[in-house]
Amino acid sequence: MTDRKERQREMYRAADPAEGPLTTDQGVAVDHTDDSLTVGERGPTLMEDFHFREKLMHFDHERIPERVVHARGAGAYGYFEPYESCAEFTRAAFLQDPSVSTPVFVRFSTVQGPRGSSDTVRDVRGFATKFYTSEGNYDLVGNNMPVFFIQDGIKFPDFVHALKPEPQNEIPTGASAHDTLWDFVSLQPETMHMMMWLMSDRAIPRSFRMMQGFGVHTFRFVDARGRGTFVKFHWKPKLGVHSLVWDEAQECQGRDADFNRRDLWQAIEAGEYPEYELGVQLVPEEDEFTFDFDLLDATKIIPEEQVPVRPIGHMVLNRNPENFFAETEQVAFHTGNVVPGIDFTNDPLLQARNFSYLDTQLIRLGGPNFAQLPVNQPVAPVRTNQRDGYHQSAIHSGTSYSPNSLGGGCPAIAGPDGYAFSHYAERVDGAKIRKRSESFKDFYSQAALFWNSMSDWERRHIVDAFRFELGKVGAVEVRERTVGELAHIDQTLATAVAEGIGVAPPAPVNTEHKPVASPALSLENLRGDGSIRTRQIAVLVTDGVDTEQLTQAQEALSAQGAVVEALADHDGKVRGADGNGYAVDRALPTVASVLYDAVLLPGGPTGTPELRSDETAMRFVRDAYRHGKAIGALGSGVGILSALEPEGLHIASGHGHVCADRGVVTDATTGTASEEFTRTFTEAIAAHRHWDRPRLPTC
Ligand code: HDD
Repeated sequence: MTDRKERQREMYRAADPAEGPLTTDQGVAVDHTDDSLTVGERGPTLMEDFHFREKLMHFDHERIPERVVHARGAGAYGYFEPYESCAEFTRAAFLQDPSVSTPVFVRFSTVQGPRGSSDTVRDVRGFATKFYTSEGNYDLVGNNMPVFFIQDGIKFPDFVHALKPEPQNEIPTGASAHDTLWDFVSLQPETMHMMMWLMSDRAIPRSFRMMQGFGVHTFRFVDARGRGTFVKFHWKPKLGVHSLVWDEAQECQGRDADFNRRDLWQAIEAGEYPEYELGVQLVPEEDEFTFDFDLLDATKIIPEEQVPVRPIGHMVLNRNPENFFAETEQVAFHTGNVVPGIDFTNDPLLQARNFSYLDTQLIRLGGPNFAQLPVNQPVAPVRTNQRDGYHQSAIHSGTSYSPNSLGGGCPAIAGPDGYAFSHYAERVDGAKIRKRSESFKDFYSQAALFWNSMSDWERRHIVDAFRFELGKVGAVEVRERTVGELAHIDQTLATAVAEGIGVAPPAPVNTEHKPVASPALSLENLRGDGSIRTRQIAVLVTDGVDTEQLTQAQEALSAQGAVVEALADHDGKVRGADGNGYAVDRALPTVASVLYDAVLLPGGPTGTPELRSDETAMRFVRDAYRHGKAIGALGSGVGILSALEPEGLHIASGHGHVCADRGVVTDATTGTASEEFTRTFTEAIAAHRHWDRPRLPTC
């Protein structure tokens, strides 16, 4: 791993602790760090104990303020490569040559919760990428949803104050289901489009590796001649876009608060590198006004059917950070970090961000020298006249002003060779006013477009999410006002939500939305490459299991890149029907169905394995079924499913050996993991979830 960023990081690695004794910060060797220096065995501690004082002083100052939003995150290094030269529309050096690989650092995050909150909350996910290009750092600071809550950044403090836990008691942590957020939303109709995304399954991604990313704003590409092209950025995960179910996401918060963070870490450690394709939607400058929305309005998408997404490159994340604090916590993203060939537009949200990100690092990272931190340092050479300040770690020599003669005029400004950043020469004139453009005032059409584009199950989940969130809101007038807003999007939606939260259905609104849909918005159409790579499959085993059948199934699934784990009621080994021990990967009480994508129930020659009397195992299977996960059962393992039939679980019956119904794949007769069984079970796992099952009662 020797890209330029990696070589640079090498210079900052702390001395190898294995190569010498413990020392003080001053490098003095320490032979005793367990007892402070005292007068006698029971006397007072001495001030002169410099090791004790230094150790505690440092500990007392270990924390820095967490990010005001996006406090909880996980990061990884990797690289980006363009597919071909993009010179036709941008002169950005990192987008010119497919043989040039650019190092990147990506940080994924949730927005509302603090650093220690759970991963699987209903929230937007941040998707911020720092490209260490040969022309300086370029930051694409995006989210996993293509629109934003507000149109003008001056509303950001209001929005965040409403979203964050309530000020009197700091409740709720990592959740949007509370009065102040919905109060704000119900009074600020521009939020409605984004609220539809937030109530959809996009807000509970299965994995950071299985979610899209969006630059959100319309940016500007600029070519070598200075010609501009509007551009929207899209990241598309190779594994497809997949989500959790809300019930599952909530349980997961307790079972594994680090669910998404762990998933990213483990995939990279296992060499299953997350990969995303970068695509762009390009709009020529002269077409700026050809849309029925404003390109500068960050609450709008450009439907992909109107302007297709053109793939221009791909990113692979292949290295975990070595130190969470030094890298993931101290990374400082900034929308203002652009390189020649990429520029801004007058989107008022983006303009505000261009101030806020630089400003926030001063308090968070304690001074103006944060660009010198290893994770933030460009690989391009840095020559500035900026000097001094907290945490200055460079030793500058010579003059620090321009123009100068005493320093030989250095650093000289860039010459006319085209390498310097030059701002896009957009002509602007007008009066100074505080007024939202009329072109920003359609708040509902695209919210309706989103709703129209959803499949039936996605709609069900959206209605359930609104009911859950508003059901937690105490103020009845806020509930009523919100359904009143939903009526501007769709009357059926508004009525269904109203019915669930005990308020009267709102009066019909004459919406006049075009009855159009954008298939690209539905998760149905974003399933990825259909593989089951990295999917976590639980195999429930017990004494008497058919080890030959089990090994066969495990090998077939592992060969496709799935992670197969044998779970039993105890750790260690179970005794197979052949008398041999079979290794257990985890004890059932330490895990739960919500941590897996699918479950396999092998059989045993002596009858149904005794899992039916194990309530933990039965709950495991019941939850997998309720959450729409693929379930496979072989031989007498099918009996475990039969035991759940009285509760409503449905097993297909048929003439062949392998039967499949809505992701439940069984072969009761052959008892081997045949090719047909493996293929059918694999397809069921690759489909991710099976939504049209009968609902089991919740236990
Ligand atoms: Fe922001 C962090 C994404 C609007 C102000 N934002 C932050 C992060 C992401 C985003 C991914 C975390 C970066 C990291 O991992 O360190 N933010 C967005 C997107 C937006 C957006 C996609 C709309 C399109 N943000 C936005 C506005 C403002 C901010 C309108 C202020 C006017 N955002 C911030 C911030 C943060 C931040 C307060 C907190 C920590 C940080 O910047 O470094 O400045």
